[in-house]
Amino acid sequence: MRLYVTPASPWVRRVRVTILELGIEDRFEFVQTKWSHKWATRAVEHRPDFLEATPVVRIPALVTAAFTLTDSHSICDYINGELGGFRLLAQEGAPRWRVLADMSVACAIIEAHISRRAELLRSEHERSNDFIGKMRDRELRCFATLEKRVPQFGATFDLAQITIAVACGYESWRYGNEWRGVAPKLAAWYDVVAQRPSMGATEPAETPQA
Ligand SMILES: N[C@@H](CCC(=O)N[C@@H](CS)C(=O)NCC(=O)O)C(=O)O
Repeated sequence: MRLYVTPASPWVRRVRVTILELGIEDRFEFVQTKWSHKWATRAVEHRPDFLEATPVVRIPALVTAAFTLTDSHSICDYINGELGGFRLLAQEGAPRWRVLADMSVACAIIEAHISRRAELLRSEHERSNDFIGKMRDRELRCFATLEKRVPQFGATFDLAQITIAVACGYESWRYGNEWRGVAPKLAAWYDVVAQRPSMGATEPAETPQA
């Protein structure tokens, strides 16, 4: 299976951490993509196999012998169900919905991260500081909500915890540590899970430039 990646993307990172947590990295060929900083507002050049693989032209994209999955949600779902025996997200029932509830908040943070990043890559005269402020507020509000969930976190580093940890890591990397002030218990939890080999091996780095 071919997985299109970059080291900067939190969506890619949640997939890569999932793969490492399940110990199935030898099942994948990781294909590095390169991005011009113009991606935020323009169609940019890409390698032909990437364009052919996904009409969405976003990462992550997973190409299997049978089909292509074009977002991290379906990829994590596939990996967890088909290759992971539902170890990181239950197939059904209350435990599944609890994990999805926390994961949806973490995904909202990551969506805000990427929207904010795209806005910051615009030229100064195009950029909306109001929009950037709106994304920042959403991130901090969601971190405050996850703070209340920390006592209920289970022992398994499941798909929700993976996504939350990736959201914490990206926030610190791009936007600083203000979130730690609104979510101190979450920050303490993050400092522990950040030591996991899967997190260490996937620390964010700048996207290779096209
Ligand atoms: N909902 C998608 C979002 C994927 C996404 O936005 N990826 C970004 C990189 S972090 C991307 O490829 N952006 C390029 C573009 O929008 O042109 C997922 O879960 O995978």
